[in-house]
Amino acid sequence: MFQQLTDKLDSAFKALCGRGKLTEKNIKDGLREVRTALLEADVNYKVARDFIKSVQTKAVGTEVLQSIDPGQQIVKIVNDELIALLGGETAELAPIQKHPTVYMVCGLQGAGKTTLVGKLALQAKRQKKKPLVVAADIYRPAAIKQLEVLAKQIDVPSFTIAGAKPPEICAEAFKWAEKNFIDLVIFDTAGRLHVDDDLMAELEAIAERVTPDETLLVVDAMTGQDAVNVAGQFSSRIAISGVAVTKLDGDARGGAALSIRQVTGVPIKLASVGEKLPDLEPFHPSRMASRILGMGDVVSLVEKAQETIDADEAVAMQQKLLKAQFDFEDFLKQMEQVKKLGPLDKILGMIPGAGKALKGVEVDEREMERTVAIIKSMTPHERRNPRVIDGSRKRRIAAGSGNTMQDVNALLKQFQQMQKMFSQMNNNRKRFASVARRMG
Ligand SMILES: Nc1nc2c(ncn2[C@@H]2O[C@H](COP(=O)(O)OP(=O)(O)O)[C@@H](O)[C@H]2O)c(=O)[nH]1
Ligand SMILES: [Mg+2]
Repeated sequence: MFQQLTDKLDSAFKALCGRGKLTEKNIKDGLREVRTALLEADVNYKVARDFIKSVQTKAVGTEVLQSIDPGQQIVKIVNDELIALLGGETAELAPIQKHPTVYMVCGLQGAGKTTLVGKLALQAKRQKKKPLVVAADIYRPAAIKQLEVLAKQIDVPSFTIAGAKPPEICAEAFKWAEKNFIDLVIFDTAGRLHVDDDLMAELEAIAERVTPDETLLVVDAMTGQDAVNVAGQFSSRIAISGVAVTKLDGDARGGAALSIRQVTGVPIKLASVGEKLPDLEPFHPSRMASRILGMGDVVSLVEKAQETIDADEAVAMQQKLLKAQFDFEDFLKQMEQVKKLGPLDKILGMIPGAGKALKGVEVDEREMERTVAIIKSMTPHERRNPRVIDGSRKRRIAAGSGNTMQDVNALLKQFQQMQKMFSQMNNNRKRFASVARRMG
C-alpha cells in the first residue's frame, strides 16, 4: 500500500534533511518533490496543490528549532497536514445498537461491495452481534449466489426474494430481521458500470423504505482518479455517511484514498486490504499518514496481535519460557498463533523501518509450514521429550512429514539452542534476583 509514494516522499525528505537551515527557497524545492510524488501517486491535482500550499505556509512560518534537523520539522508538518487531509479524527461506523441497525452498501460494479458486506458481517459476529446479509443485487443472479456463499462461510443468515424489486426485498428483510432478533442488517445493493439515474433512484427508494443508519460507498483504490470521480458523483446525489476504500493491498498508487475525503467531504471509514473476509481495517487518518510517510504502524500491529492472540495462553507461555520448560507442543502452539495473525510480510510491513528493510525479502512461509509439518509428525511423547528422538525416530518423522533427515536435524538443533538460550536467560534472571535481594 502506498509503497511508491512512500519511497518518493522518503527521497524528497532526504533532500531536505541534513540541510543546515531551511530557507524559503529550499523549502520550495523540497516541496516541489513532494508535490510530484503526490501527483505520481494519483492524488487529485487540486488536492495536491492545496496541500503543498498549506504545508509551505506552515513551514515558512515555523520557527526553526535549533535542536532538531529542519527537514524533520517539515516531515512533521507534512504528517500533520496529511492527517488533516485524510479527515483528522478516525470516523467510526454507526454503532450496532438498534434492533436492527441498518447498513446499506453501494457503489459501482466490481468495487468490492459484496465482499465488504461479508467482511462487515464477520466483524459484527466477532463483536458478538447477530448480522443478516441481504442480496438486493437482483440483476446478476451470480451476485446473489456469491453473497449466499460468503454468508454460509461465516455462518450468517442471508436473505433475498426471487423476482422482487430491491426496495421490496429490503423492506421485507428488515421485517424478518426484527422478528428474528437480528442486530445488524447489511444490504448489498446492485452496482452499475457507471453512475446513472436508475441506480440513484433505486438507492433512494431503498433508503426511503429502510432508513439506513450507515450508507457506505465502496470505491476501488485501483481505479485511481475514477474512484475519486465516482465518489464525488455519488455523494452529490445521495446521502453517503462513509466511504470504504477497497483493494488497498494491490499496487494501487493510493492517491484516491488521499483525495476522497477532500473531494466529497465524507469520511473514509474503512480500508479493505485483501480478498479474504478478515482483511478489513478501520481507517485511521493518523496511522494511515504515518504509513504513507514510511513510519510504520505499530498501533495497528499491537491491536491486531491483541485481537488474535489469547492473552491467557500468552501468559502461560511466558511462564513456561522462563522456567525453560518449553517443548515442541508449545512451539507448535506459538506457530499457530503467529499464523493467525496473517501473512508475515503484511505484519512485518507494519513495523517501522521493517517496511523498507524487507523490500525484496520474501518471508518464507513455506519454511514455517515445513516446521509445523515436522512437529506434527512427532508423537505427543516426542514433542514433550525431544531428547528421546533418536536416529530411527528421526527417519520416521522425516518420512512422515515429507522432509529430509537434514531438515529434521536442523529443527532439533535449532530447538536445542532455543532451550539453551531460555535456560541461560532464566539463570541470569535468578542471579539478578539474588543480587538484587542482597543489595536491597
Ligand atoms: N485484492 C483485493 N480484492 C478485493 C478486495 N475487495 C474485493 N476484492 C475483489 O474484487 C472483486 C469484486 O468484488 P465484489 O465484492 O464481487 O464487488 P461488487 O461487484 O462491488 O459486489 C472480487 O474478485 C473480490 O474478491 C480487496 O480489498 N482487495
Ligand atoms: Mg456484488
